[in-house]
Amino acid sequence: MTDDLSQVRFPDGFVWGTATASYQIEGAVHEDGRLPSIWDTFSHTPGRTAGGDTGDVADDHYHRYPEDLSLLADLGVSHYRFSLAWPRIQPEGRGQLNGAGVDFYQRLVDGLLEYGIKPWVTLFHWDLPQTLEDAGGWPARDTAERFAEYAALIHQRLGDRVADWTTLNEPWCAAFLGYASGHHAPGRTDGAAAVRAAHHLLLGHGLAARALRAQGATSVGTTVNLYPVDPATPAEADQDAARRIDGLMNRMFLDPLLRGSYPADVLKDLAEVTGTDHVHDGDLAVISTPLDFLGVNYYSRHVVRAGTARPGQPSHWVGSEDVEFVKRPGVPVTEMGWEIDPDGLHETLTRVWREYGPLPLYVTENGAAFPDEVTGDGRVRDEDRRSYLERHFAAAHRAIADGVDLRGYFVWSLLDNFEWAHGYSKRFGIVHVDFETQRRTLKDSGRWFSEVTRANAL
Ligand code: PNW
Repeated sequence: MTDDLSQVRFPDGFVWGTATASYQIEGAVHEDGRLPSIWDTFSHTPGRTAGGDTGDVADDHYHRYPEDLSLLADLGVSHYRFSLAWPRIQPEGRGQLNGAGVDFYQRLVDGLLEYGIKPWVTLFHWDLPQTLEDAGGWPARDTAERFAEYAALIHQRLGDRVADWTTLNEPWCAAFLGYASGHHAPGRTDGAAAVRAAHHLLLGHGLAARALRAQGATSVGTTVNLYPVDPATPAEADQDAARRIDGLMNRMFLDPLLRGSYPADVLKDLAEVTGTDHVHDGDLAVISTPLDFLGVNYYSRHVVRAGTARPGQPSHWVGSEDVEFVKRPGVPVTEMGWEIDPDGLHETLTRVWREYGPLPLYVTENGAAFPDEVTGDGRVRDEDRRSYLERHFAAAHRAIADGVDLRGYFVWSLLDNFEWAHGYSKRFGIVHVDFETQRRTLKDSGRWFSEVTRANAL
């Protein structure tokens, strides 16, 4: 579908922002009382990340945040989405807060406010304190309780200056990449543990949301990563494969959060892998505590068909290991190999609105990795990224025109950064980072984005 870009103006007050996550940018992993997270342990384990890359230095944002704040100001964003490092704030995941760690976020928040940029906090973007993993990690119910306690304590310190609170980033990734396929920290390969982790992440979200509300917070939500899932052919087996992947990826999180129940078909599919004794009476009421907004991270679409399981190969598609993921011929992909599909964003937003709304939505992440052309004249030419963003902004605008209450859009990411298992090999930033010198250069996409934020239009 083509969009007439001359028509594309966003509603007054539309939130424009960029997003980052603590472990991907901060570095300074041993400073001021921070203790290891599962990502420190994982990235320092040989063979886990591309090139053995770690977040030890990353973008050195912990020291260079003043420069990053001025970049945000140049971009003209109204909001900045970042995550708090739990192992900085409460290094062992329980007990007293670490004053020096809290101070860093006080300085960051105050710096944002001085520029007139509103902080949009994520409490958990995957850097679980290693001590909590050693005690069982997310498959253990206690982690949900610990998370709510951490949320309450840090909200006491920042709640006077931070209005918008997101509990989790992408519980699907934390549960299934972390505990089933082991592609992410902590690198475990136990499908049943992953299903319990998913439940305890959701429970932790609900408990934290209630704790924040009890302290007067009025903008509390969570962020999920959603994909449209299509069958490769109309064959019944392929349609069933699409139903199962949609169940595991999308409905397993949306239904408990917004309807207060797990989808019956997903429970049935998973029954052989895992029991349900980890789900206690009352959990779903906690998980479905009403949200002030839902954050949607969107990157691509999945097209699937029924295939054959490859036993012995760890998979994050617990109970549906036979499903094969199809690349559509001729559809361009990003450097991640993810198909570029702006219509999928429109489809995702309208689906959530139709099936789970009404509720305010934000795109809390969208962006793309592409190889950058660095040139000598101080410019970084990334027309592919600019055009990716433009097409996705237009798709979001179409969702608004169709009645979806979409309130804002955060570009992933402010900076090139530590792209998890891919290390520094994949660049998502609208600001280029030279990882030798830590020099930042606004890319062409960033220049263009700053025009969008100022015009509130394409
Ligand atoms: C998200 N998948 O991660 C995260 O929120 C970001 O921290 C990350 O840098 C960004 O997207 C780009 O990857 C994902 O395999 C990682 O489906 C993996 C998947 C999805 C999202």
